[in-house]
Amino acid sequence: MGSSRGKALMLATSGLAAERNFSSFPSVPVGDGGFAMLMAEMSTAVQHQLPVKIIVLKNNSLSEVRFEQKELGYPNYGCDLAPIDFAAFAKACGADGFRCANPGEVRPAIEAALRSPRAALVEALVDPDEAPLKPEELKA
Ligand SMILES: Cc1ncc(C[n+]2csc(CCOP(=O)(O)OP(=O)(O)O)c2C)c(N)n1
Ligand SMILES: [Mg+2]
Repeated sequence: MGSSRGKALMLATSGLAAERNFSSFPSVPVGDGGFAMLMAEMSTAVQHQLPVKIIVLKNNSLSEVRFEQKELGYPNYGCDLAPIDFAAFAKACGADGFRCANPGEVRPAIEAALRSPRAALVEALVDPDEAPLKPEELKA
C-alpha cells in the first residue's frame, strides 16, 4: 500500500474510528520495521476499541533496504533489527497477540485473530533471505 511504511495501519485504524458500525474488520499486513515505526497505533486501537487485525511479517530486518544495498554492491548497513516479541507487546497493550512460526500455524493464528472481538496482532516469522518482489513481478 503505497511506499510509506505502515500507512495501511493508520488508514485501517482511522477508517474503523470513522465507521463504528463494523461489518468486517480490516486486516493489515506490515513488516516488522514498518510496525516498529508505528507501534503506538496498537494502544490507540485498544483505547478506542478498534478491532483492527495486524499481521506483522517478522524477519528482524529492513529486508527491502538490505536487498537494495546488495543490488548496488554495498554490504548490509544498518538493516538488522533487534527482535521484538510483537505478540507479547500486543497483549501488554490490552489487545490479543498470536504467533506463527511455520506454515501449519498460519491459519489457526489468523482465525484466532479474526475471532477476537478486540484489536489483535499475528506475529508471523518469515525468511529474511527471501528477496522482495519487484513491482513488475507483482500479479493482481
Ligand atoms: C515511513 C518510511 N520510512 C522509511 C522507508 C524506507 N524503507 C523502504 S523499505 C524499508 C524496510 C521496511 O522493513 P520492514 O517493514 O521490516 O519490511 P521488510 O522489507 O523487512 O519486509 C524502509 C525502511 C519508507 N518506505 N517509509
Ligand atoms: Mg522486516
